[in-house]
Amino acid sequence: MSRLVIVSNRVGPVRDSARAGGLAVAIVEALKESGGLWFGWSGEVSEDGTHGALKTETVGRVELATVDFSPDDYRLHYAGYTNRTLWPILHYRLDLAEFDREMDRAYRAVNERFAARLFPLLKPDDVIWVHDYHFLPLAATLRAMGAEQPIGFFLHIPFPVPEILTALPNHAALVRAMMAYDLIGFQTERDRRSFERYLQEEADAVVSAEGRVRAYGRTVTAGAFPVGIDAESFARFATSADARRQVDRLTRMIADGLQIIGVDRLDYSKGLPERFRAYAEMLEKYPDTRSHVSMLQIAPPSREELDAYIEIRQELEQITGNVNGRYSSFDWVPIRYITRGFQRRTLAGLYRFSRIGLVTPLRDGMNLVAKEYVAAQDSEDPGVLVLSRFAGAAETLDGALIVNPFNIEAVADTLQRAVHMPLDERQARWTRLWDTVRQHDAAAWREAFLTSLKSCRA
Ligand code: ADQ
Repeated sequence: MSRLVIVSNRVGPVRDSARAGGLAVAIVEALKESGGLWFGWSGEVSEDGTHGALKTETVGRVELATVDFSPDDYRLHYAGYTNRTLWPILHYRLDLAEFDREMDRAYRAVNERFAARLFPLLKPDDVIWVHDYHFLPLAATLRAMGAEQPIGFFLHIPFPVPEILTALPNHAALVRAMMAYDLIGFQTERDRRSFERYLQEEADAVVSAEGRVRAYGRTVTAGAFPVGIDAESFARFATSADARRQVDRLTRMIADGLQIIGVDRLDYSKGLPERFRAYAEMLEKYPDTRSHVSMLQIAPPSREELDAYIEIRQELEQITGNVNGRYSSFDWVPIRYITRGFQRRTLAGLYRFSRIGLVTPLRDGMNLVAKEYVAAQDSEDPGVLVLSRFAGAAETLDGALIVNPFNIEAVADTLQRAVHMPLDERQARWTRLWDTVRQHDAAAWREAFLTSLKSCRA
């Protein structure tokens, strides 16, 4: 059996599954199965950066190998090109994207240095799976060094339509470099089509029926592989002692009220101000929801060094203050906004208690929170998932109430509909959702991707 090599920006955690997200778990499981190597950034910044000592650790059959960033790598590549250029562009936010040659050069240089550190660790029959936008040109560099192994790439975030992507000054070089992969996986058919259309319009690509695309003298297979969660274990988390404690506490606190829950990294792509406004609109338009339907928003800060993230945090604090000032009563607070992380079992309990899961990103590759919310529900009395049409999850999650997050009034109306949805409709919708989440779980996702990667060379 060939060894699996995973490359991703952040590596681990391998041991602490109580904290690990669905994706880290999926990756660890894949590595444990075939034995393997996980390579990426150590999370540390040091003067020697990528030139410093390789940090290695072995956990069971999984080897971890990481390198540091130098202060410039961190500033120009990580906090620069990946977070200030690629993240906004790939989330359709041309208004927030920064273009800077120095950042672009740093991104390519870090990819070259990562490839140079990885290459000597590779064995001839390895299968290499590279994750996410930090490493779009990695395979091209590995190939230039002589790597002949199958190399697959999975993009966790959206691939924008060519009208957006072509605003990126070096778009042609970037997409050309992606052609060095054998397989490119996207979250949705929509993303795959955008990639294909880009190549047709910009590089006269020839597309075959089996998803193979020929351009720039190379052929890649492009496919949609919607990422899943470890559904059965998440469902078990929701009935764990820890989760039950949360449910009991909330039941005592909220008694005859209903709770809407939102859980997101604090990021402008997640549509949080729009979500808070939609909730406030519901309170305004439907007075019966006041003192009855509260909202719990959990949003731990991320990328705090970027202005756009500081601004969104301030905006949320302001809206929360306004809404709570206007609608609170002496024994009821409309919005509870928490900015810290939780253990996954606790989170599962919070989802289970909540009658509505409100997942309204303006753009999202998939959105695992939507799937976790479904997995955590009680089949006897399930809640309602209200889901943005711009989350990748909307392409497959039949049973959710689909909304346009920009249309504040329509989201408010949908919330009101969810609040009053009868039990039989909630159960019918949830059953469809749970079937999908369980069937298309993390294991199915990685098997589909790896089978397809291996067959690219068959
Ligand atoms: P993210 O943008 O991070 O991921 P998402 O898919 O929602 O978005 O995953 C977030 C994860 O973090 C979930 O597992 C959630 O439970 C967890 N989380 C969030 N807040 C938490 C808190 N306070 N405490 C504990 N856990 C918390 C990127 C893309 C997505 C894509 C995923 C996977 O942006 O579109 O779905 O990768 O491919």
